[in-house]
Amino acid sequence: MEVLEEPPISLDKALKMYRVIDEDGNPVGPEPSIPDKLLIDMYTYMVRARILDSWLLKLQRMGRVALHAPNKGQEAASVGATLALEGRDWLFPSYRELGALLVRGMSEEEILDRALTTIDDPLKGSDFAIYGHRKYNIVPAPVPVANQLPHAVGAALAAKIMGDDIVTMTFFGDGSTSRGDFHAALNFAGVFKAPVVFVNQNNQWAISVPVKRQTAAPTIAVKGVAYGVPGIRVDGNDVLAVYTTALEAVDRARRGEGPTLIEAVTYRLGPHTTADDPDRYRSRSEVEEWERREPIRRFRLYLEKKGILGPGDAEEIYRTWESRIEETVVKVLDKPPLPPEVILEDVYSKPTWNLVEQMRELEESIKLLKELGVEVE
Ligand SMILES: Cc1ncc(C[n+]2csc(CCOP(=O)(O)OP(=O)(O)O)c2C)c(N)n1
Ligand SMILES: [Mg+2]
Repeated sequence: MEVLEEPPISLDKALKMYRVIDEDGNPVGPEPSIPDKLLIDMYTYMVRARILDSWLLKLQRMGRVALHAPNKGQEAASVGATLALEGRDWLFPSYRELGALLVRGMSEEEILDRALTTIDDPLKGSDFAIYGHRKYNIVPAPVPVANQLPHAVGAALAAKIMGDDIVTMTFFGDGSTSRGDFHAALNFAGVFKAPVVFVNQNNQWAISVPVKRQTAAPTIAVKGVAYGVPGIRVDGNDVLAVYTTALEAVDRARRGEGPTLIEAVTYRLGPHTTADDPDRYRSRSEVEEWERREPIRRFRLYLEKKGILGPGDAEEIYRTWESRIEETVVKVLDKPPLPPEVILEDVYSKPTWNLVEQMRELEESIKLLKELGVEVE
């Protein structure tokens, strides 16, 4: 029997978990050298994502947002990974990456315009809880989970063929690794050395299905190894571990050495979406245990111990963004909604005869409803 003496890809990194700081913000090994300003930016992006997330939840409860997929607890994974990208790179997110959208430059106002489908919604009312923006090279996620993975591989390969110095990054959950698209994407990326970084947010649950029922593999990172793609398992609630790993993966992809699969081990502290009740399938004690490990408190403790944040600085950052975001919410709530005719736009460059006919029928129906005194929004 022939056995490979030295596997070309480390199994160790796929099986052990890399972390820089522990749950109380103490370094557990060598610390990466990162400028203070970037460390404070990392912290601020996570705080902004947390505040925006809680507003989206409230706005859904107020009946102003159709559906929201809460991000609480997963801020480090999306902020840390995306900070490793350059502006020219492309992001293929899932539906739980508010932090990534902010890092790419999307403002709270643009995100809220999308969620409330105002007249300024960049995606003109298409599927709920899905964000994207051409201006920031963010491709909106498809509703079927994991479909974005082959898209990210295809875009990366296209960039490689065209000689463009571009990396793509895609996010997806633990449940998404059971779809064929995950396997096809990893295989294709491995064989053709596509410049893509796969970021798996292993938040322990796919709605009510725990990760143990999702796979018998010891980790998700190890699945990359089988496809010839380095798999690296990191503490997804440690923003420094996620950032340094993503930076290495992005550099590697840009050097033409191919893809990396990062498994960010994290936890969804909230419900799957606003249509879910997690108390029906998981215990309070499990949630409490993960609350102790949540990424923002932990990074604040680190920054305070290092003297990068002084006394009161963290509260100041929180208060500043709390009031800015509240002002933005008030502004966006006041905007008019999208006009109904957008549902027929952006399908063909020149509308077909039947779309023109449908548009006329729509206008007539709206006119009639208004004459009857029915409120049309
Ligand atoms: C192909 C497909 N099957 C089922 C669904 C319904 N669905 C939406 S989210 C979800 C769970 C996904 O879990 P995971 O990939 O772990 O992501 P998370 O929601 O935990 O971030 C499911 C089954 C879907 N959107 N697409
Ligand atoms: Mg999940």
